[in-house]
Amino acid sequence: MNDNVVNRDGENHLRRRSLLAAAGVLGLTGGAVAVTRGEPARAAAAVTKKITIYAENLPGGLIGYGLTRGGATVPGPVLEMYEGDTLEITLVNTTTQRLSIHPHGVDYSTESDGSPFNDSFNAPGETRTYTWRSHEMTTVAGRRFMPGSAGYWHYHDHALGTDHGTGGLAKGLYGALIVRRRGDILPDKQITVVFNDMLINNRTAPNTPMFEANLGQRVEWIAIGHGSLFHTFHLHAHRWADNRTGMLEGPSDPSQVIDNKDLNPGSAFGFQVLAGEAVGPGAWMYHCHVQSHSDTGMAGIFLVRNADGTMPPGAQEAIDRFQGHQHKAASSAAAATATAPTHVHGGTGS
Ligand SMILES: [Cu+2]
Repeated sequence: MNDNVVNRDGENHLRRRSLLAAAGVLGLTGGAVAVTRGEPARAAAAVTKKITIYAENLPGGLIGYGLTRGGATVPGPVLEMYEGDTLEITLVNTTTQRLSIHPHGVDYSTESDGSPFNDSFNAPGETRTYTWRSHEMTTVAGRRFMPGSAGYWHYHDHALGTDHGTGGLAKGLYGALIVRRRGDILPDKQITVVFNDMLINNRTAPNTPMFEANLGQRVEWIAIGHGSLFHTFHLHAHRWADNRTGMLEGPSDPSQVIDNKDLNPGSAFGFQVLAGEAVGPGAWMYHCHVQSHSDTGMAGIFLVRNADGTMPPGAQEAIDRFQGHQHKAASSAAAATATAPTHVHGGTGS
């Protein structure tokens, strides 16, 4: 009898979870693929979206991915899809070097692997199509679930320089890939931060990107690690749950709440914050928390403006102070040897 009760409870529990899953599938946002920054388009069912990406040379010896000819950036565009959707990417290689695009987290055949190992790459000047699929969570047995594709992932070259794309990664061929579960909360703004050896988005302080949002805006961060060094990502005055979405799903959600997380080569995570929540507007720092890395340029500013977009008191002074810093230029090799960083303050601020 007790067993029956337990079983029935188990079934009821499972049924509830299945309903929740179904509600998510049929839920509020519908299915779509969006391939530009911002809110994904809405559609009723799983779709196949075809896009063209151009790999192009950029000033300073960089190479980037872009959604238009002449539109390449480092990092490349944020690519988004809903679980169940398919993304067909026609990659145009406008360079004179072998390169590819290789995704993390989604489903693909060996032909779309993006690795020379599988003969999957663009020769110089070649155009090639890669297909990325995704799937929803499935129930295996009882309460066991096999994960779907939803997550904060990334894509990158896997063919330039070496068979692992080490040269392409060093030059900026990388970007964020988000697979959403239907019903996920969508952000107002997106920020991609890539810790790539001793660089952030292939730049070093004070020339690292300054990201901006207005107080209360929902800002989605996608953090990605590349290169050969260990990093930790820290954001001042904001915090998130260490789970798939970065949000707690209820008062008893056991996810740890953090403001600092390992960001090692090949890994990625994402989260959403309400800009300035509980702390107000201001110039907040983001940086690698490996001290020898932050001291030598792995730091930047998250500028939270007032809700009306105006500058909060003290923010410009903080930015000036940050830009007055003269961070010692450091190569990856130099960083590995723990030399004392020079940290020279610029003007007196008077
Ligand atoms: Cu670091």
